[in-house]
Amino acid sequence: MKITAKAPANIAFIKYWGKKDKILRLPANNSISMNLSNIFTITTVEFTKGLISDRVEINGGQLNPEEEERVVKHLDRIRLHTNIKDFARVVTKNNFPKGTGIASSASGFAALTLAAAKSAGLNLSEKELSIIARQGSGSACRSVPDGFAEWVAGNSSETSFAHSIFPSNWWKICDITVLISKTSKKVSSTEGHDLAESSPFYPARIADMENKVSEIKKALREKKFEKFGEILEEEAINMHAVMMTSKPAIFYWLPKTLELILLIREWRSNNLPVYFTIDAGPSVHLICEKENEKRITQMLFKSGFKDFIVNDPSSGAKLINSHLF
Ligand code: 2P0
Repeated sequence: MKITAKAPANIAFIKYWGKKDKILRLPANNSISMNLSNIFTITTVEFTKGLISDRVEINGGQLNPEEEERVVKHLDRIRLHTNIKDFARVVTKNNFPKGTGIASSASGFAALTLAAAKSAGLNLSEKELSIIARQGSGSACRSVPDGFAEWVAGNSSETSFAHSIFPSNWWKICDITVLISKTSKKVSSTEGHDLAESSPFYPARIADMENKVSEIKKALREKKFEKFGEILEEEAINMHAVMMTSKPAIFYWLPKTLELILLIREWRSNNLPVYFTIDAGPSVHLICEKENEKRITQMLFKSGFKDFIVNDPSSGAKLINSHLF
């Protein structure tokens, strides 16, 4: 059956950086995220008799061989749950620059998991879908449930999955994603995770994670924006300090990244409540209350940061009716 799914990217407020099991993709710590309404992947999957191998297409082109292998492995995970021996045709489209690719994107593996599972005739629970998505790319497990999610690290494949802690309409905050560079990053997230433990600061980071997770959940529950912002910003800097002190060191920031960080701090000292977080790349995510969105986008524009996407909290992976082939 031909099935299409749409899944959002997510931004982590408490990050996943470092794994306790590389093969299963079990993270070192729990993480907390919000799904993004305007950054997403749409994927159509059909298992068909007559194909002699899986055929995967992204944004009208081919994947590189490593990315393709990762997608085929993921289709094997789905086939393992069924009697299906057929190969699949997969067409996938991101509404963001291809640099990030399917193989490194949370939205990509979340959409692929849902579409492939349904296409194979499986009726899996949200938890089961999150577990499978996690094995494709860790952060993808958080793009399956709605709104604000917690990925519980667990200690086995069956106990490591994300669930919704608040629905998308819980709190009117937004993520303004400022794109700093369109070129692909030099160190993939998967490679970066493997280096985390080589930072002398990693043990200190991990030791404080449980505390940070419960603090940010409290700020989310009580809708205390300033507290929430302070925790998520400190967390992003903490993760990047680990990245920069890994052996070899990883610098995801570019000069424009730091320029914007300093601007945000200046705006804040002028009574504009806005905080930042950054993933494994140079883009900066500005986190603010909805009521301040316009003011902030105007400031960005005036400062020469004109390439941005405004995101509200969004639902998770969903089936849709318009197919890509
Ligand atoms: C996160 N990142 O929590 C953190 C913050 C990037 C920085 O999850 O190896 O692409 O595929 O499991 O999920 C990126 O890591 O890594 C990531 P794999 P993934 O969002």
